[in-house]
Amino acid sequence: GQSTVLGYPRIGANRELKKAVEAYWAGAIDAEALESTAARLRAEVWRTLHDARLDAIPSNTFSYYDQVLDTAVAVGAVPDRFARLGLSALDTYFAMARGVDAEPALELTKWFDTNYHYLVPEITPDTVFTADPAKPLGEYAQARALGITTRPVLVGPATFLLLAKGDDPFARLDDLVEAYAQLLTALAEAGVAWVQLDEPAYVADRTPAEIDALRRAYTRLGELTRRPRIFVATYFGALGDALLALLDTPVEAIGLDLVAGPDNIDRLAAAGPLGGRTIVAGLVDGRNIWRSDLRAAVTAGAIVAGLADHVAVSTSCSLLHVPVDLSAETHLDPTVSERLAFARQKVDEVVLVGRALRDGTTRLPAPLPDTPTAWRNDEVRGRLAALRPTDRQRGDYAVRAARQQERLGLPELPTTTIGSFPQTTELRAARAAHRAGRLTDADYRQRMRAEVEHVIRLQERLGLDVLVHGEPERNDMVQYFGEQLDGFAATEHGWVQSYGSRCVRPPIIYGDVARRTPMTVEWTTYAQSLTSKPVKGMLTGPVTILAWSFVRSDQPLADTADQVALALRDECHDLESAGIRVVQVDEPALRETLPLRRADQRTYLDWAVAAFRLATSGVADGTQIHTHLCYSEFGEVITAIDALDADVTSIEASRSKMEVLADLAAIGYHRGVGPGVWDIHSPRVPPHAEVVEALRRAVAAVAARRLWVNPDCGLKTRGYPEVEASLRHLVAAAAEVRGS
Ligand code: THG
Ligand code: ZN
Repeated sequence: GQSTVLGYPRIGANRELKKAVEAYWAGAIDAEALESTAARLRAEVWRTLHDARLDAIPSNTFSYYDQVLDTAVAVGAVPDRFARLGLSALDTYFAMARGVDAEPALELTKWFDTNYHYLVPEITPDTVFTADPAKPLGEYAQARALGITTRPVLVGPATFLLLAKGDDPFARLDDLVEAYAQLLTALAEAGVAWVQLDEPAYVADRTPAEIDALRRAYTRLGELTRRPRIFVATYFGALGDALLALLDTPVEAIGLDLVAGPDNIDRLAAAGPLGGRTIVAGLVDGRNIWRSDLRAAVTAGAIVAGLADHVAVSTSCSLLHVPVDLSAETHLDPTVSERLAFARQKVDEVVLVGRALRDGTTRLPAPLPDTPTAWRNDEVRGRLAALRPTDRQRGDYAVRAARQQERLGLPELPTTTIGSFPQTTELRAARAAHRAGRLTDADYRQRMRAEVEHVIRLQERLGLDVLVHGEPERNDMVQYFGEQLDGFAATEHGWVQSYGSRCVRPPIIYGDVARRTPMTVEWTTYAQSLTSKPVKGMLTGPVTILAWSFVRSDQPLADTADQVALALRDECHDLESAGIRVVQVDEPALRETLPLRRADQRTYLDWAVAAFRLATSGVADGTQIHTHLCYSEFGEVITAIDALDADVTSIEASRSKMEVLADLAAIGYHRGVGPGVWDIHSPRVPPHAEVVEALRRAVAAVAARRLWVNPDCGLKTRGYPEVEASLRHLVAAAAEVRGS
């Protein structure tokens, strides 16, 4: 078998791309300096893949911001509102990504069920598609000049339109395919032998019409007289009937994810003759960081080889989703690191599997022994085994609500915030100095306490009803808990692109999860000691902790979620014992981990809800549990939100004009709800009248006694001036609507 990967990280081993792009935005370097860093990073990737002896090397997987945006540019889908700004090509690109004063950016949303975010193309009936092959051609030529032949990668036309927004974008497929035809012709004329078109949208449920459209698109592209050979890549799950549709077309290669979509093998076996096509077998997991079982991969590869005339070995998806290089990690426990493979190591795995399939004599490294017993925690396992349904069940809501109101004495339309307050440069610097040993533990605590006191005084001055400590001690809402729980490892350099120049460093859950000591009690009780108003404890929920970590694959996700939930349950209990009357357990990722296929969604939501309830149902009736969700599109998970049984749910709503309230009403949701009345994703201060208007709309949809008044989301990315002004409007608006 030949070997290839579907894509490789582009940020650089030390996030060089992030630094260069942000320097360009700040005006510190010019376009030429930015492009020279970009060219160096691309060359490094191609050389790495070439030196690893990968047979087929992708290009055009580099991006200044996002590959969907790159594809929009390559087909001329630049909305007029940006084209008419009269900026350079590069600045028009960044204007679409980030917005300019007069024009908001394209919408950002999640790339399938990953933690990567793409920019949503805006397609109208008038969008004129025209091929602009400069970027794929430029990258191909740059690699050629280095002596490396590459396969340009583009998002495929059907997936591109299925991800776009506008007035029925998919209806424009035939027009768009003509632009792809021009692109393919231009690539062929430059000597390109193979092109990769990514169609991951077809691993989700698709209508027969959408599948027919896929067949039509690739039939048309396949019939071009001058074109490269076409490799249609799919990933993140198994193809259904779309596989048969692709087999009806002249495309020369089809990529199947055999990690997330093992059903693909049966589909392939049932598909009949493959007509000399290459099947690109995604055998090495591109989304998780565990070393592959290479023998199992070779066995699966051999099965595919028995079905197809040609088989190539690949990663299951682009390696964009994993950190660059394990060898940069010098502080990981060796028992953990010997089990890991990052992008660079996964390339070696692909090459080895390809070689073993080809010659049958390549020696593969021995599989790893079973999970070390030191990673087991029998106490946690014993507790989980002894759980009963009542451990996930709170008392009657009406009783809880009455008890809570007795203890809290809140006014109608109580005001609160979501948890975090602005993370100033000084705050970040203090955390960094502490981490580097330049600030003693005592000085650090002093500094953080001063910040907590400042945030409490500010909230009292503003007249908020339920206060927060502001989370100055937290770098990230998942990393913070990962650093304190057994069974988690943190990397030093394990950055993964989240969107644009922004990266995250997901912790690795390798063993049984257990809480050593209370994680948040000291900060929360200190805040409570400063005020007579209730202070809300702030925790991250089990589903979100899993969604934003790399998770062990040797046991069901549901079991790992329950282990995290038990640690959080103990934390809730300790907060309650320390006199905290309100605890918020955030689940912003509940929606984003939803499986792509409807048939799998129920099972996921069942364990996700069960884990949240395990975390939150150990408290007394009089302790009020809040949760917070963001990133819209709640429709599909609305009954699950109800099933969480939180006393109060705060939810992103201002961008969707409170639509979510009608959805909640429709399913009979009857507990407290705090629809965000201020969109914190922009630095704009909402005028008083606008907040009043949003609140009145909310009061019309939900009884005032169930309604809370809060922003959309946490305030950590905002600055103090706008936060103070906006919160002042929010409190005044609550008072006005309360009195009317
Ligand atoms: N935490 C984690 N994952 C997330 C989010 C989060 N995934 C989804 C969403 N939120 C992604 N949003 C962001 C927002 C900001 C940043 C990254 C992802 C960010 N990162 C810093 C950067 O790249 O400069 C680095 C942060 C750091 O120093 O730790 O700003 O909230 N886990
Ligand atoms: Zn939020």
